[in-house]
Formats: sequence, C-alpha cells, structure tokens
Amino acid sequence: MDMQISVFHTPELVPTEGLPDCAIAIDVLRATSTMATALANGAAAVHVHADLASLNTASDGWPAEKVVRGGERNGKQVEGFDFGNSPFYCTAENVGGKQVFMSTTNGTRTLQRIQACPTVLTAAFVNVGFVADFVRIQDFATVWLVGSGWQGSYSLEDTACAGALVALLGGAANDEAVAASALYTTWQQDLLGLLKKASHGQRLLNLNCLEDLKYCSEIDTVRAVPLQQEPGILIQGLK
Ligand code: 3SL
Repeated sequence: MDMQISVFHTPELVPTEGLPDCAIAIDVLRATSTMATALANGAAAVHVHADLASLNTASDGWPAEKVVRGGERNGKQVEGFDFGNSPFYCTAENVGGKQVFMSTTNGTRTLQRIQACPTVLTAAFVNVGFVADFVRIQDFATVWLVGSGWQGSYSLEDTACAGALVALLGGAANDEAVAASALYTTWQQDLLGLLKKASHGQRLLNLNCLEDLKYCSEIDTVRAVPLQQEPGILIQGLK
C-alpha cells in the first residue's frame, strides 16, 4: 500500500487527535536548514527550546565548553547568544562534538507540536533527498509534513519543501499535499527565486541575509537526517 502523506501548512493546523508513524518539521528559513547543518558538521545533539529561559536553564546543566547557544527572534540574533539562526555559524569548528541549544521564532514551536509522534524528523531543501531516503527505507504507513510558517500563517518555502518530499515519495493523502507538490514542481528550477519572493525571505533580505537564502535554496548539500531522540533533542539519524 502507498504511504499516506499529509501536509499541514502550519503547526496550528495539525490535528489534535491521532498520530502518524512519522512527523517531519520543516522550517526552510532557517531553523531546519541550520539544524541539519549542525548535525552534519558533527554536533553531538541539537536541543530545541521554545523559550529562552528554558534554554538557558537546560544549557546551564552542561559544562560551558560543551555548549553552543543559538537564539533568534524576528530574524535577529538574541543578545548574549553565540549565534542567531544562520547555518553559516554551524561549522565543524564551532559545533563539532558540542551540544547545540536553539530557540527560534517558529521552527521550535513546530517540533513541540509533533513531539509525541513515534518518529520525528526535520527537513529542509538542503537535506530533502536524505530525509526522503530515510522515510522510504523505514516504510512508514502514515507521515505528516508540517510547515512552520510565520507566526501562525502559511509560508511559501515550507510548503514547497513539503511538496518536494511528496514529489519524491508519492502518496499525497490530503489536498494540501497535492497543492504542495504542484507548488514545488512550479518552482523547482528556481528555488532561490521562490525564497526571495517569500515574505520571510524578504524579511531576511532586509537583514542582509542573501547568502543564507542561497544556502537554504540548495538541494541535498547537507548529509543529515535530524531525528528526535527524545522530545526536544535531535541527533544525526544517518550512520
Ligand atoms: O522562525 C524560525 O524558527 C526561524 O527559522 C526564523 S529565522 O529564519 O531565523 O529568522
């Protein structure tokens, strides 16, 4: 039987009853692009916190030299944090062997919303093919793809990335999945153009983040499948 893949444009639209075998959080700009980069570059784990106070309390429980802290609000780095949410910070030199603690405006909320699912992954364009291969091998019967959007509204880039997964895996099970796949097909030759058109892309361009947009528009440049080990903690799912 075909895998049944449902797309939800934002975490708020995720059903409150019934869990799929696997749920995948998507925040192309930039949380899930950055998480994949950190794990591909040897981070021991990525710890995801919705609020900065709980991030600080949890990270204080680790030796300081083992911890890197990323904090972003409205696209900007939170004062006192090692980085905002740019994937360019997450080099092997900065994150190798480290516990990376992150709190971002929308991406971390999505992960919280799906954390009870038996398997939780994250995806972005930079690792979409690796995630699709992982899902195909596990042969899940039901999969949810959840866009992070921006403060409760739909975002073009997350739904397009969900569409890339539907295009790779087949099995669209709701209208949103069919629409997402069509959106991806329309833009697949110009993903940077799509990111520049997206409202959050424009917000980041105003913050001089063009290089981040270029990085986040590339397909399969980052060999990682972020996999929830326990609620709020992601590890590299690839050997
Ligand atoms: O909203 C989020 O979670 C972030 O990814 C937003 S930003 O790209 O870092 O501005």
